[in-house]
Amino acid sequence: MVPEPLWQCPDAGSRISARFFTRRLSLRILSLLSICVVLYNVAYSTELRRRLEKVQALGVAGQPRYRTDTTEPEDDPSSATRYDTTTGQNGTEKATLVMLVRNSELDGALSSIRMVEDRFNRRFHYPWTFLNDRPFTDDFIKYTSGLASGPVEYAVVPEDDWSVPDHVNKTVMAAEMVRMAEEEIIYGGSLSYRYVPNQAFPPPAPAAANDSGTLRHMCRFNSGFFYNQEVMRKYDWYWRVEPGIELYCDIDYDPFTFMRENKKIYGFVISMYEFKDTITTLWDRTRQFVAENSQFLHANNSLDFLVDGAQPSKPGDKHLGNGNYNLCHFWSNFEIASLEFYRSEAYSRYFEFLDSTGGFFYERWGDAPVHSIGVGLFAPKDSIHHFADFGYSHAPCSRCPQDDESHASGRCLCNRSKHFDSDSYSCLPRWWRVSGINKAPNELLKHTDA
Ligand SMILES: Nc1nc2c(ncn2[C@@H]2O[C@H](COP(=O)(O)OP(=O)(O)OP(=O)(O)O)[C@@H](O)[C@H]2O)c(=O)[nH]1
Ligand SMILES: *[C@@H]1O[C@H](CO)[C@@H](O)[C@H](O)[C@H]1NC(C)=O
Ligand SMILES: *[C@@H]1O[C@H](CO)[C@@H](O)[C@H](O)[C@H]1NC(C)=O
Ligand SMILES: *[C@@H]1O[C@H](CO)[C@@H](O)[C@H](O)[C@H]1NC(C)=O
Ligand SMILES: *[C@@H]1O[C@H](CO)[C@@H](O)[C@H](O)[C@H]1NC(C)=O
Ligand SMILES: *[C@@H]1O[C@H](CO)[C@@H](O)[C@H](O)[C@H]1NC(C)=O
Ligand SMILES: [Mg+2]
Repeated sequence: MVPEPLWQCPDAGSRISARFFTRRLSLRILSLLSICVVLYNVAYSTELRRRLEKVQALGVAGQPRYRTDTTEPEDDPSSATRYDTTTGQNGTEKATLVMLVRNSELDGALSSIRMVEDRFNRRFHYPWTFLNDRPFTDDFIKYTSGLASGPVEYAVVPEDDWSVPDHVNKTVMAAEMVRMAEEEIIYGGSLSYRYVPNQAFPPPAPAAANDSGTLRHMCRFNSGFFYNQEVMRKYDWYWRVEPGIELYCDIDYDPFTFMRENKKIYGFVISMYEFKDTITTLWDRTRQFVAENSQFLHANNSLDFLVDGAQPSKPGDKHLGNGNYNLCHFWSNFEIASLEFYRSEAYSRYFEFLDSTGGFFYERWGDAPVHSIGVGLFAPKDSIHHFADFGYSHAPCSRCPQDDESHASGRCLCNRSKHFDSDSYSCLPRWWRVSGINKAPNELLKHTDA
């Protein structure tokens, strides 16, 4: 009979044979145990003293602490002052974290919320706004509200904001979708795209999937409707969060306050090229809009980011020139931006014009190029901000602050060599050039720099 190995968990009910408990072994175990007990006591009393000191320090500072999320002490005592406990205010700016999400994406939503809370919101308690074209399920509400450290709101998008407008010819739209799907154009048949960074352009053909065009609704909604939803009206700022993203760095300041104080309108982390075949006529339409509404073109716009070789625009330049759109845009699955900008006459008239052409449906205009062109033309260049201190990932791209301090301080945890900024598919080097940032990329890490 093969003897049982000593370190095998006995089945429930079975007994370890008494022959293993020789006197020698028992003594050894006893002495090991007592060493453990002594070590534990030492560690425990040290930790207890550390915590008591922290509590006393806070008592002296007179900061009452209201915590709703975890029992773990906050790591930065000064952050307690940012949550106005006297009024119970949630966040100091009129701002919300906003997520458009399907019920089926609950898992991805939860992991995004957890990450944004841990890295940022547990100290600021900004409200979360969840938007959906269908009613949220009880489970979705139960689990997401359980994670949020601020107030939560759930809203269903009105049908008009999520449907094909009457002026779009459905026959033409369907024919175009079939054509684009046959030509394997990214998202052409509303397919999902996947490309791999550092691979040759154009990226590989999309996976064969068909969501019957809901993606076009999403792109149109994110281009022209999210900022006017009833639940969004009370806010001036938003931070867009998508399911399944990752945040790699602690954000220990309020980016909304940063935006307001520095007169920023639009903040991004990743910039890349759009798929040309999905926006064939977008630039022509934009040129047409600007020709008819030249008063909206900002004197200090970012045309030179959007068009290669564009003359740096001068006050009085009221046209877009002849150059073509170079496809550069800010990746819109992360945005911290001003809602007032979208509600401005310039942007909302621009969106209405684009929508009237049917291009969201005949082609597959994405909200990223539409936002980027809008902010690039109608807002001043220095109101666009690159959050170089954010570590961020949305499949399949991620970026990681490159400076040593961000990592040595423990603020960031990410692989510095998995870094999209310097990818050949990234538009960030162009942004640095046109916005007059001449520093080496690895110096651009403090949010005050860029
Ligand atoms: N409620 C709802 N949300 C949607 C729908 N389609 C997309 N979204 C959301 O819109 C955002 C972008 O959609 P995605 O499908 O992730 O599109 P993408 O990020 O451009 O592409 P991939 O993630 O690469 O597929 C995500 O937050 C989705 O949850 C939809 O039909 N209904
Ligand atoms: C802040 O949010 C909490 C819920 O998380 C809510 O009970 C409270 O009324 C909110 N305070 C204000 C001032 O909105
Ligand atoms: C839609 O387009 C098709 C093909 O061009 C055309 O035959 C049809 O008359 C159009 N329908 C409407 C309502 O304009
Ligand atoms: C997508 O699927 C729907 C229903 O399954 C079908 O009616 C439609 O024609 C398909 N679209 C494309 C572009 O394949
Ligand atoms: C235009 O934008 C650039 C780049 O952000 C900035 O340095 C410059 O001061 C701005 N010029 C004016 C006239 O606002
Ligand atoms: C970081 O990413 C690079 C490139 O993908 C990889 O070669 C390396 O092993 C990664 N390092 C760690 C610690 O995961
Ligand atoms: Mg996504």
